[in-house]
Order: sequence, then C-alpha cells, then structure tokens
Amino acid sequence: MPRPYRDDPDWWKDATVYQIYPRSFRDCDGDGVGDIPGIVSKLDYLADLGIGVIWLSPVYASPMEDNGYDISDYRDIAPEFGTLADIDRLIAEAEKRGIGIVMDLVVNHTSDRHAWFEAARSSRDDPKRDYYVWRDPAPDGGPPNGLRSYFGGPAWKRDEVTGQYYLHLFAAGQPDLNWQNPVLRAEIHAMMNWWLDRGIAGFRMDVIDLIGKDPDREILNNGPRLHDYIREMHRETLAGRNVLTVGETWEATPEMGLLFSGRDRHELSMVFQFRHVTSFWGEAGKWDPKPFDLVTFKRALDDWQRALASDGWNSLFLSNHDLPRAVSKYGDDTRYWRESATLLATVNHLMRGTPYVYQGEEIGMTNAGFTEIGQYRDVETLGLYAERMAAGDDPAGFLRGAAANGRDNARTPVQWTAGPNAGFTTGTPWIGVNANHVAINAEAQIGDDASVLAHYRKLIALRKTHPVIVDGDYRPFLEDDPQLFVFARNLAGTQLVVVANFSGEPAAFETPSELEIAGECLISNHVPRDAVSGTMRLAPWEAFAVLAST
Ligand code: TEU
Repeated sequence: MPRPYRDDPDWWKDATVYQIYPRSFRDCDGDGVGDIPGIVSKLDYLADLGIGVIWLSPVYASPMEDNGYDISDYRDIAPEFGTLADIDRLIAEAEKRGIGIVMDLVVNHTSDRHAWFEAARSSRDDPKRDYYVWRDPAPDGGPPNGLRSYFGGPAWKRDEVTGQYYLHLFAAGQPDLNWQNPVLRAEIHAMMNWWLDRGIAGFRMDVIDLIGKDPDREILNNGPRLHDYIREMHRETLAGRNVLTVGETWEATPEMGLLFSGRDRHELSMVFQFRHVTSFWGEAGKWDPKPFDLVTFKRALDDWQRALASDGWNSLFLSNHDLPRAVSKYGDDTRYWRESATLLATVNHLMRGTPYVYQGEEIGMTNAGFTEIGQYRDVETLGLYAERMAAGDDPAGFLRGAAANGRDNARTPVQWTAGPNAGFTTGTPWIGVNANHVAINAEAQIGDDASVLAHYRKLIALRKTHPVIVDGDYRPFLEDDPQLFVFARNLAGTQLVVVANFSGEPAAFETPSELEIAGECLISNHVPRDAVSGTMRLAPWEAFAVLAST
C-alpha cells in the first residue's frame, strides 16, 4: 500500500491516529518493559483496526526518570526499547500496511544526562551554557523566583559546580532548553530533519506551548515569541513535507487554536486542547477532581468545533498516557462498561477533526485501580505525593485523587489475553497488570462483532467511506441538556445525526425539527435505528448515528 501522506497535504484529516506508550504496549524480550519489536509484532492487529498513523511516545535514549520524556540523545534509541535498526524496521513495516509513524518531539527540555547539559553545566563559559536557562540565586541564596515544577517543588535547581540555578518546569532531571538561543534552535531543526529524512510521518510536539516562555516574568505557556519559533520551525523542517504535526497545548484557547492550525499560518496541523479535561479539576488541580457534568463538557468541545469550523483543524481525543482511562472517567466502567465505552467512541470519532485512540482504549481498558502509593511508578504522582505529605496532607485523600486522575491509570500494560500478565510479557511487568484482564482483553474481542473493538473498527472504517464525517460542518443541539449529546454534520446534501444518552438512566429524546430524518443507521451500540423522529426512548448509554440525504 502506498504511503498515504505522500501527495495530499491534508491526508491526516481522514486518518485515525493510534497512540502507543511503548513501555506498556508489548514486551518481546521478557524484561518486563515493552519494546519496538513488540510494536512490530502487533502491526497486523493495528492495520486490521484500520488506523493510518501511530504516534509513538518517546523511544529515544533516556535515563527514564519520566519514562522517556527525559531524552539524553535524540538520535539514538533506549536499549530497553531496541535500536535504530528496529525503528527503521518499524517505519518500513508500518509503511507496508499504510501506516505512518509520528514521533514524539520533546524539545521543551532534555534529560540532565544529555551531552548538551553535561557541557552546559561544566562551566559558565561553556559554548553550550546558553542552551539552558541559568540564573543567579536570589539575594538570600534561594531560587531566583517562585516558579514551581509541575512535578512538585521549586522549578529551579542550584548547580554546585557554577553556583547558578537552572530551570526545570518538570523533574530536576529535565532541564528546560533556552529557545531564545538561535544556535539551539538550529540544532533542534537539524535533529527534526534527520528524523523526517528517515521516513517518519510527522511529530507530536510535547508541551510545545511552553517553548516561548519568559521565566523572569513567570510567563510559561503562550510566551511572547512562541509563534515565531513555531513558524521558524515550520520553515526549517516541515515546509514542503506532507507530515502531520500536533502540538500539546494545555493552555490554548479556541482562538489560539486557529493561530496554531490555520491554513495560511504555516505552523501545525492541529493541537491537543485540554479544556474538556481541566474543567473537571478542582482548586488543587487534578488531585482534587470535580464531578463530571455533561453541559460543561459539551461546551468545551463545541467551543473548539465552532472556532475551527472553517479554518484550522481539531484533534479529537478523550484519553492519552497522562490522563485517566476514558471509560472510567466519563463512562461507567462496571455496569455499562461496553455501552459507555462505545458511546464515548461514537461521539469522539464523529465530531469534526482527527480522532486519536490511546492504546487499550479500543478494547475498553479501565483505570488501574491502585490503592497504595507503592503501586505507582509515575514521577508526577510520586513527586506530588512527597510534596503533599511533607505539607501534612492526608494520604488517603491524595490516593483518592491519584486513583481518579493519576497518570499511571493509563500506563498499565495493554491487555492482550486473559493469560499470565495479560500476554504483555513473559517476565515481571514494570508496573502492575490490571486484574480485569481476564475479562477485558483483545483476544476475547477479536472476532466478536458486538465488542468494543469491533465498534472502533467500524468507526475508523466509516470515516474512510463517508466524506461527511471528515468534511461535514458541525452543529450542536440541546446544548443545555444534562443527559443528551446530540449533533449534526452536514455536507452537500447529506446529513449525519449523532444522538447519545450520556447517562446510566433511560432518556426521552424529543427530536428537534431540523433533525427529523430517515435514512441509514451508520452505527449503533444498541438496537439499529434508521430514522431520527418524534419522541425517542433511549436506553442507558445508547448512542447511534443516522445518515440521510437532505
Ligand atoms: O505532559 C505535559 C504535562 O503538562 C502533563 O504532564 C501535565 O503537567 C500534568 O499531567 C498535569 O498535572 C507532557 C507529556 O505528555 C508527559 O508525559 C511528560 O511527563 C511531560 O510533558 C514532560 O515531558
């Protein structure tokens, strides 16, 4: 099959992206850690699912303080994951199946073991010193200002050799790069071109909205020169190559989304926005979750749909390696597990944008169910736990927050079979396997037409055969309804109506007159429905989509 991304500059609009967190995907050599040969061994499974792109979380050389988001060599692979030859084989084998590989570009920071940082910290006069952000101590000898690390504690660490502090917005082993330095920027561009020349299909850009930061004014996201840097990056690396780029932008507003992804902006294909996620974080952030409410959730998504209606492009995702499992967060992972997992997929895949599936989501994997701090491996969870306990917080309260929103929820091994370690490894897994793998696993769902997996396969196939799913405009209905998620997509004489009962209770849906149609049931997780009309009685977590000519 030809590479889908060679000719059409917008090829990524009808593709579905599958995210792999390599450490937890599949282990081939029995060391308990997933690896690149493990990914190659599952390419047929992924091709069968129908995805067009794999976004690979970092596989580069790394001390693994943050599972590879701390890179010590951008041009090498971590030995536990494999070799450069393995990645070349992955690119080639994926390409044979019409799948492009998108690499994770982590350039807000490196590892403190990167050769650049080792040189930089060696003396104040080293030519690489300015690749990082160094400041003198405050008059009292403490950190230069009050910036905090996202992983707990101050964002500055004093380096004994030179007596200055360096900035680390994440772990102390993740020093921030200084994007104000043009030589550093040129190094990054060269590295990106080196990867692009290897035949990858694009980049997912880690915390890219932080690179324009002004640490002295404590401006982090969306700093003054952010768009200049991205446009320069585009000019130097992406221009003329039909690749997919998606920026991780926690603080982007819908208006900023248009700046990042607008047609003539020459920046990115799309960004990940997080308002539908952070709307349910409390005062103390993710560790203090707020109850879900559908009206707020719909508003967050609809605002982005509206803002990017005629220019720019949305990414559509409900989960990733930093978030809890979607079915546990937004659905019901016990009584209505299958229904709610398929409802969430239906809604996510049928909005306007490129859908993302996080590994295991397609089989309805649930949160980890960890109850003790010793089960966690995540640097963020452990860092914040230490910080909160030192401040005298209640450990049980923290553990409740971590069980709801901690990053390890999404990092338990992919459940391939009902067998030992869910078929992930023959060794000892680096993090606990969810006990529910005996019921929830890929093997049990392959060949079952009523499975969550079959539902994903169907949704992914539908976007390839129905242009209205890719190009149709989006119109929300019943925006204030706390139970129903309803929208229409329209394109040149066709209308697609999507109706979802986002609750464990039956619902009565009074069809608005604009949505009265009779046609074909494209997908359903309950009884098939080929019309939308009158008062419809919906089952708990029922979702369906009807397509008709208008
Ligand atoms: O995530 C950025 C990020 O901001 C989240 O870790 C976030 O800070 C946190 O969940 C909020 O509580 C990216 C990667 O996706 C993540 O895995 C990395 O740890 C992080 O950047 C550093 O590279």
